[in-house]
Amino acid sequence: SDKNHLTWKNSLLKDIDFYLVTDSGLSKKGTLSDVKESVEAGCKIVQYREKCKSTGEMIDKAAEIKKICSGRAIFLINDRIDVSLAVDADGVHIGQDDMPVETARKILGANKIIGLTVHNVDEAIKAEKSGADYVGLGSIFDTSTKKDAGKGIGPASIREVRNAIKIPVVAIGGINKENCRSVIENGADSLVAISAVVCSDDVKKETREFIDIIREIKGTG
Ligand code: TZP
Ligand code: MG
Repeated sequence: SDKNHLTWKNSLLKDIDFYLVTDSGLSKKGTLSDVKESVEAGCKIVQYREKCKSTGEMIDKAAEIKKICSGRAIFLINDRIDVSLAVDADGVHIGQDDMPVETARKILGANKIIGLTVHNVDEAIKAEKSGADYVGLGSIFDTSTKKDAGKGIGPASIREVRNAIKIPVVAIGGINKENCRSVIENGADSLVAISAVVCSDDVKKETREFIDIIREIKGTG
């Protein structure tokens, strides 16, 4: 039923520690390998983020990623609601300049997950009111992975956002194994590290190490 599905969706989102976002430009072994290794290491949420492939190529790749995630990790698509629908992914992650969350919700329905990028408390409150299932907050630190990310807002901003809303807060931007402690200590439920993971020689090991640190600080390890 819809009610069961909603409970399932929210309990899944409570359970995420490390969140993998793909980057085929930075990846050493390729996106499929990165997803496979990260999920094997215990990553429970994957976002396919692709900025320069055709729609057809994206759908093919997304179908492959969905197979790897099946039964193990939530699978979301960045920006592309059409691609998410085409492969029946678990939802989307969208930004402030994409279609409104309410519109995406009409298209995807109540049972799909919609994450929204926010940069401050006001946007986070608005995201929650609009029906987003979680917020991605960033960029926390300076990063060169996203060219228009702007300067880092700092880990203290996570605490402000965490205190202002109830839905999960996922921190993103410039996060590595050294600074990730401050991210979780400031109340992030989960974190994304792109370059720190996909640029490494061992995605499985890096993911495992992030998960261990996060759980240690949360007291769930
Ligand atoms: N959104 C805000 S910062 C960012 C995105 C997609 C890039 C994060 O990459 P990295 O390598 O973890 O800094
Ligand atoms: Mg976007």
